[in-house]
Amino acid sequence: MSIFKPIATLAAAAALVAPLALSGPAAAQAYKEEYRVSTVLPVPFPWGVAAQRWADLVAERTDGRINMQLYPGAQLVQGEQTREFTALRRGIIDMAVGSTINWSPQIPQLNIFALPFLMPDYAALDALTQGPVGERLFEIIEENGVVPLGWAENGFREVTNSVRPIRTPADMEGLKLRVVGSPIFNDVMTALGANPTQMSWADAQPALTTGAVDGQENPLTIYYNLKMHELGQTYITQWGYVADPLIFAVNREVWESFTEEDREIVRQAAIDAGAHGIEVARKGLTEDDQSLVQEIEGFGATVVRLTDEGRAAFVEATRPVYEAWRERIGGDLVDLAEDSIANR
Ligand code: X2X
Repeated sequence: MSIFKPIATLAAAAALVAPLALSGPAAAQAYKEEYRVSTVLPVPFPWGVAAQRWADLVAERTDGRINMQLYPGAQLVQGEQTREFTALRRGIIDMAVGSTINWSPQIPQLNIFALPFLMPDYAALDALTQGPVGERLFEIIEENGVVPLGWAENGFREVTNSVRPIRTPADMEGLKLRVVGSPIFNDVMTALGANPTQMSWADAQPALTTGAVDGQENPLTIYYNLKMHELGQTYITQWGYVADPLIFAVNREVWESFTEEDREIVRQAAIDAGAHGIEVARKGLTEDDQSLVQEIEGFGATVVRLTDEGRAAFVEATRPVYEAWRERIGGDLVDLAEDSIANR
């Protein structure tokens, strides 16, 4: 892909908006007519909701100076979601609300959220994103040429399949499971005896529809919105093995083209949209409110809730993967994460 394309686009956009740039007090530089925001999922998934809220808040608070449009389905990288971070860095994408999983091929430290059974609950997830681990990860992203602004959430990823209820690691034996684009997911599923196959989200949906795979793992908001029970995914296990936060981020040149005032607006809007997105992502999936799970059970799906003992068997079976990845992520960062969670 040519690196000249974004420059040409920027020049064309600058020419178009040049007359406007002379008007407003904050319009110190020529802005693009449109800023393209990459996501994997659209509205009404919590992911799309968070991104749309960001765009809406920015439009409102800048009186339309900054016009952000969502491009879901990772369409700006032809559905190849693991290339999103690179495209954002190069300016092929202006902005993104991206998953830590999809950016982990470029930023291996983001695999911390995929360490099996590191985070037992939402408070643990918050202890990472809102604490020193989150700060360190933002520094690393910044060192890699992208400006991170805030956090949203895809959610805790639960395993589903069409064959049988999963209660013990032995129940995973031989299940053909679609996994996401970080090799840690292959390692975890292999350690549990399953047969993982890595594919993009664009490929996962037809694979589930045709039965080319037996199962998958994703937050239950995705299960619910896609009516996965109609795809035969009638067995769900709430094992909460990993959670998948999302990061609001902007290409560095785009960021630097904004006035100080607009940067502050874009940052604050990301934080506000993130808070809303997290609320939506957790609705009906908390300890006090399991209404989304109950609704899914109402569709005829079988939901297995692991006991502490039941969970321990999965923790034990995946421990070697955890230890191997501790080194790949960085021992200091994993120590910091473990401390943050212990003190939450
Ligand atoms: O591909 C997935 O499973 C999804 C939609 O959850 C991500 O992009 C990480």
